[in-house]
Amino acid sequence: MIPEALVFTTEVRDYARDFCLARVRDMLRIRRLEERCAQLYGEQKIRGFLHLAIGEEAVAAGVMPNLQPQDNVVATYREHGHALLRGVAMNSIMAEMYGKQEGCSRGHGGSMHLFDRATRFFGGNAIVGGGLPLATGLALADRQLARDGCVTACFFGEGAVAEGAFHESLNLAALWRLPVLFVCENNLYAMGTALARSQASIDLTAKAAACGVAHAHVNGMNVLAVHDAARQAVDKVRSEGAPFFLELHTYRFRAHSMFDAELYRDKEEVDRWKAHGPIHGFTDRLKAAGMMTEADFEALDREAVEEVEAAVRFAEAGTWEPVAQLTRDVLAPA
Ligand SMILES: Cc1ncc(C[n+]2csc(CCOP(=O)(O)OP(=O)(O)O)c2C)c(N)n1
Ligand SMILES: [Mg+2]
Repeated sequence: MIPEALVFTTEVRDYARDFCLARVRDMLRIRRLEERCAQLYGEQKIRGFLHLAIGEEAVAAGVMPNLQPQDNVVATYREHGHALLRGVAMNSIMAEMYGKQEGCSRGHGGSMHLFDRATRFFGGNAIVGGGLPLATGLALADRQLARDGCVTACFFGEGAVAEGAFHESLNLAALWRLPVLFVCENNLYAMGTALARSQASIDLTAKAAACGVAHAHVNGMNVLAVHDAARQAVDKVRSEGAPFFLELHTYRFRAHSMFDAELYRDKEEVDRWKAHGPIHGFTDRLKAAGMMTEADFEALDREAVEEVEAAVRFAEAGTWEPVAQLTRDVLAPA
């Protein structure tokens, strides 16, 4: 049975000031980290692929505080913020971006393959839809190992709904009642393809409903709406041991990756969304409610910039893996 849509609280006065400032801090840490990564990419300090989630910070900032240390997280190649807010140190993320062995994946993964066992952050996945079966498998493993009450949060873009793995994963999670929170970050585009150009039906929650998975959709630019929806969804998954599909409507302000001429959307559309950006939209409301001053904002921003600069220094001072270790993680038989 599919429940009624969740009812969300987005009134800032319903939340404690400290909680709200912590969410601003979370979003600023992601924003400043990624802006600096873009710059470092231009300087060729960071190479390979780089996908930024600038504009989408409310997703990780809203969902992540609802998870417990024993829970699992699976994400996509647009996952720097997810790793960071899950608790992966900014130093080890930046070192990984540089390809240094002090990075969370020992420099073998780079931007798309952040991984950290200690925080149960199971990647970073370059394959569209690749994280969904992995998440379903992690939840099955928890069931088999009697790790009761654990939730697996699986983040993916709306482009993944075109993959068979999406339907297979939702179906199995529903059939076997596996505790997975499927978080669909619907930013309207899969590279340059708008959803309506690839899907006959753009009602994504209907696709979850087709598998009998409980679902809701919410404004993914509003960190409180995301937090409240995710809190209810996580509680439900944890207590009922069954999957939930949460669709977050969001938007990326930057190009798909560092190679994208953005010919598929108008500048006006991007500007319209920027006017509803997750950071300033929220801080304006906090200021209007007397819960935050410009000085508070500047202090949080300064802290974020300092943390990023310290991470850059850490990565710069890092070391390349010795050639002798090149095949260390190569599993193919000799
Ligand atoms: C199986 C597979 N097909 C195609 C690609 C190439 N590709 C990389 S990102 C992307 C778009 C995915 O869009 P979406 O899932 O909406 O995530 P977003 O990039 O918008 O965060 C595609 C098609 C891929 N990485 N994997
Ligand atoms: Mg997308």
